[in-house]
Amino acid sequence: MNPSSRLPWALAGIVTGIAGLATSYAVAMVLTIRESPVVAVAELVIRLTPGALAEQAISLVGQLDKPLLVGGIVLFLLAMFALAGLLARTSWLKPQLVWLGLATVGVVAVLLQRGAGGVDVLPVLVGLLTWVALLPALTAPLRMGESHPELESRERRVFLMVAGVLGVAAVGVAVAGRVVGAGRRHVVESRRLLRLDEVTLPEPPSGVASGLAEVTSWQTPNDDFYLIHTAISVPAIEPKDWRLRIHGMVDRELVLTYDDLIARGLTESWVTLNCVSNEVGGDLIGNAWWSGVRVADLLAEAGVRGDADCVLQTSEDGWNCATPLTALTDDRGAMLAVAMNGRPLPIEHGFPVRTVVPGLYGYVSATKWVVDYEVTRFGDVAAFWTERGWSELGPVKIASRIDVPRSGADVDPGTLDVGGMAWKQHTGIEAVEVALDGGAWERVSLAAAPTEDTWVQWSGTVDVTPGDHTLRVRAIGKDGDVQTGAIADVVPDGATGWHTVDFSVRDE
Ligand SMILES: Nc1nc2c(c(=O)[nH]1)N[C@H]1C(S)=C(S)[C@@H](COP(=O)(O)O)O[C@H]1N2
Ligand SMILES: [Mo]
Repeated sequence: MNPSSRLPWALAGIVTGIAGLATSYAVAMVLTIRESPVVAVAELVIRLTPGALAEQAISLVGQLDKPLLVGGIVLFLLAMFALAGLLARTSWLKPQLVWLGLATVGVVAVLLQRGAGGVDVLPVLVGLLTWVALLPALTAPLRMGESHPELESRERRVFLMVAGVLGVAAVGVAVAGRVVGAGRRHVVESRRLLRLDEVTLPEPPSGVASGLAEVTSWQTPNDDFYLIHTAISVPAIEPKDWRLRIHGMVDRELVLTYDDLIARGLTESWVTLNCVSNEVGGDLIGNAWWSGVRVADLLAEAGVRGDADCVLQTSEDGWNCATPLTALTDDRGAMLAVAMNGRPLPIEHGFPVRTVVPGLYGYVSATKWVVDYEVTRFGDVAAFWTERGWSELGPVKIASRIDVPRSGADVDPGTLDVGGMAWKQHTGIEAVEVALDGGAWERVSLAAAPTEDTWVQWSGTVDVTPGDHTLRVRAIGKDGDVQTGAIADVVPDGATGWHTVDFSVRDE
């Protein structure tokens, strides 16, 4: 084959490739608050580059390091696109392998970003679909031309026209995505520029650390805080556009702007939030310093009628939950939080405002992107999770977890440090006990906790001899409640059972 007949195939690959980049870019702009998958790959390359090498590269090219890297990746991609096009001439399978390989790298890079979720994979999938669907369509005229030489010049013209139209359409899709996604992206900037003067960030209180290094840190950084939401694309709400309507069984309906809310004055506290779906030993739990406005004060301002028993909270994305009025109005300090660990709420944790209620699981209380409080009665409403078989009331159950040793660990014989976390928010933990190999329960030490609304670290030692061992843990609440060993599933109102780890002790 002469080179001139190969060229259109390479071109077909390149046009297809660019079209896939364009659709994936557009989806990333519209549905996520992230950059395109190509940028995620660039960031992964940076992370995988040995420090010294990266420093040399940066000192060589200075501020241009990232544009150059992204440029390099695009050049590499163009070469791969051309290759896919050339391969399509003789094989159906081979170009698919090229697309699949590129998409796999994209998915890995996207998932390795902090806080990445399912929606972040979507742009890559859409790009992959574009590639797989478009290449056969685009190369059909070329194929036809090669099998019918008398038609070749006409089919080439058709091909060039279609390729040209596709190229223009790809640019159009990318630009449209950019424009539609601009509002969403602007929220990232608004959040970055937001100043909340009253918000503080104290050091964790003294004594909360047990001293065991391997135990989960008492304070959970925002980036490590677990994420649970039903929204595929998280709401992007500008503080200036946010409103909270408090209505229903109240004397005076209130509609608050973000500034109205902040003007009420902030309350701040350490609160541990956890998910009802957390399995025994699981990590759907985190502890942060929250700043917000007391819900009780706002409800008092609205004047709650005597026969109401709950607030139906609704999020901008339509998710809802019903929260007992008692938990919102008693002295536990339920709040409409605007900051988490001293920073405006991260967008995926509910920016600009979410509810935080100590002592209740998130699914009945912790509405993110909250925009509506309807004071009402449990009997009159249905909420997202309770409609799906979860319990109406969601008080946190007492629980404890072993962080060291890890399951499957190999440790030295003798005295072994053990430690972990225990919690029963709004009641507090009185004691924690561990039992080795099904033996007697032994008390371990508790670190400090500033209030009853946070988890507490525990630590102790056990003496171990060579062989396989089992350690389990249970907590006792300040109300005398002893954590049950009876195993219950997370549905309908939270798991129970003792967290147990199996580990081995080496021979001396
Ligand atoms: N809008 C909205 N808020 C929500 C949810 C949701 O799906 N949508 N999930 C709830 C559940 S089940 C939990 S456990 C907490 C989790 O909060 P986090 O993602 O900030 O950790 O948010 C709650 N608030
Ligand atoms: Mo949850």
